[in-house]
Amino acid sequence: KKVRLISVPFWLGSGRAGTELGPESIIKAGLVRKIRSMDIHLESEHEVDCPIKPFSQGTPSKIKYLPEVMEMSGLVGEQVYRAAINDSFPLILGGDHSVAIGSLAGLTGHYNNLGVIWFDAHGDLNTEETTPSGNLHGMALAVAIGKSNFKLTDIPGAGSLIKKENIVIVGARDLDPGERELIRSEGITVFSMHEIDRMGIETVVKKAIEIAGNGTDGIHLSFDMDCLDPQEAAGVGTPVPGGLNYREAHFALELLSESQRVTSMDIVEVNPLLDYDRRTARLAVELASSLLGKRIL
Ligand code: DIR
Ligand code: MN
Ligand code: MN
Ligand code: MN
Repeated sequence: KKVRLISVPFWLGSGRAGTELGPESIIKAGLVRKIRSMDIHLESEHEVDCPIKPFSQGTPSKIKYLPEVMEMSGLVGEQVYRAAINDSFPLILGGDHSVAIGSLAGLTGHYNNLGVIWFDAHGDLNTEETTPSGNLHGMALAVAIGKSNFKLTDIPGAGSLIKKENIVIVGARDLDPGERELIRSEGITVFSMHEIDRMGIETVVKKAIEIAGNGTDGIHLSFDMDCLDPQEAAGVGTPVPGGLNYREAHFALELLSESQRVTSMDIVEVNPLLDYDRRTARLAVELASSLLGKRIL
């Protein structure tokens, strides 16, 4: 197995600085060491040269930093595409969750039909009409399925939109009214914390793999660290109580690894400015290792 690390020091999709330091923090927490200690060939580490500061002021708009997010997405897409055509596993380190727009742009350039499992406390399904914040990280999934005016296919190199039938959100517990409406009208599968409590994480993940894997060439795992409970992962921009615990998260990633359907992974929203003891970054390293095949025995 070959892995390419793609670092994306970007925060402009979240409206709050800090996540641009995420990749460095996750690497400092031992990601490279960990991957090298496993039976994996770490091909390369690439840092995407994305906008760190806002472009000079244009007319202020409701949606924040759209040109910057588009620029970042094109650059990330190129790197992810290169990894995918080389049969390497792209491991994308964010950055805020708008980074996933770049991942999906690159992946859809290679795969005709990609499923997506989106671990998140949030839905990331706002549109220009429904966003309460104007932050693009809260719109990334709507962009991916083409429900916002800004669409995945606006990024150079992107293939097609992601089919809503092959998208699954896991761990949600903070949805905006417009997101709830979109989930209902589009029939998007959401396993919220309620379903996880009811069915258990094993059943939820197995169903998610079935849905995202149904008729697709593979599954992209987009992992927002805020899906975890703030007791486990306090170092995120928008913590929400009542999330996945340590063991649920580990088990979920082991199950995803066993499925052998996952083609790529984002780890996003680690904010080192709020991660005082680097515990969130260390947890990110462990979870990535589980996904890449680390087992207890
Ligand atoms: C909120 C927050 N739903 C928004 N979204 C976050 O701004 O659209 N997603 N934090 O991860
Ligand atoms: Mn291939
Ligand atoms: Mn998110
Ligand atoms: Mn989130």
